[in-house]
Amino acid sequence: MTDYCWFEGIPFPVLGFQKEILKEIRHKFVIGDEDTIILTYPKSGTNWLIETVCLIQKKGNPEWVQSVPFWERSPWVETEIGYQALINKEGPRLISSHLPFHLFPRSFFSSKAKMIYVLRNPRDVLVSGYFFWNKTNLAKNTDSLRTYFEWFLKGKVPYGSWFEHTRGWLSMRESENFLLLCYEDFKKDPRRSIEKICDFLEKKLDPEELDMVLKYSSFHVMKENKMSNFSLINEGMVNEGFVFMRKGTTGDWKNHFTEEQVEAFDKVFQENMAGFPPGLFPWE
Ligand code: PPS
Repeated sequence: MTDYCWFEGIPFPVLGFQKEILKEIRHKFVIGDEDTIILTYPKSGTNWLIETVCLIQKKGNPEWVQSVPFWERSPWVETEIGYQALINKEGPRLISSHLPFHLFPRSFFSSKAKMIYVLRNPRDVLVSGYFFWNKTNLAKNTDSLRTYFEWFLKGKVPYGSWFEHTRGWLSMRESENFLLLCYEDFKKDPRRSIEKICDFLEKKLDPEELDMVLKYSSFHVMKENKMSNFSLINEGMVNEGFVFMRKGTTGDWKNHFTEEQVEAFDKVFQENMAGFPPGLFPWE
């Protein structure tokens, strides 16, 4: 059974990751003031945000998102391929990452680079991750949601504990160069979230351009875009039945958790997130 690439107590996927790179990026990778970073815990809406930001940068014109795969538009700094692509790329760059706060390139913290962080109900993150990782050769697999649930609560899933990840990055929430978005708000009122991103990135779009961003970043359009729906992913990485654009909804956890799991999850959430204002987590 595939295990993980462990680095500083955090489990990373086995394919495409190297401890030397994880070590190097933290101390040596230079983030430029003009770079924009998309940071998430996996399965929180990363690719949705990448698509949205790319479309905003092109004022709604879909040509770029329809001709270049998302991992080239916004490479993941912590992967072997992404790191190589980024060090050879001229700025301003769009950079994606799922790294926890303490492993992220230190240069960011003294830069003016802008970071957008997407938060999603961890119960839905858990369900999304269960269906995703289990169909890949990137991480330890299990056919049992019960087992995955236990792994998730213990942080024994790719990129470690959701709770630690979220606590780490939320410490940045008052910083000027940090925008906190929530998947649930994005779903409820995508136009409002797109406007927030435009303001943050200081991009002025007219209403027609905004309509185009809205249209081309919608779930149904992204599902058909082979540059964004993972259909170009290396076949060795995924197994039969793999679907990246799975449901794109909120509250799917209610279809999967048992009553016992609902209670166990609430307890761990309370223990770990009690110090934060509840308004930060606008999900049911
Ligand atoms: S990854 O692999 O960590 O980069 O995955 P990530 O992109 O963070 O999250 C995948 C989930 O986001 C959903 N998704 C969307 N939802 C709504 N609208 C749009 N446009 C959209 N694009 C992707 C995707 O379906 C995954 O969620 P689930 O719940 O599994 O459907």
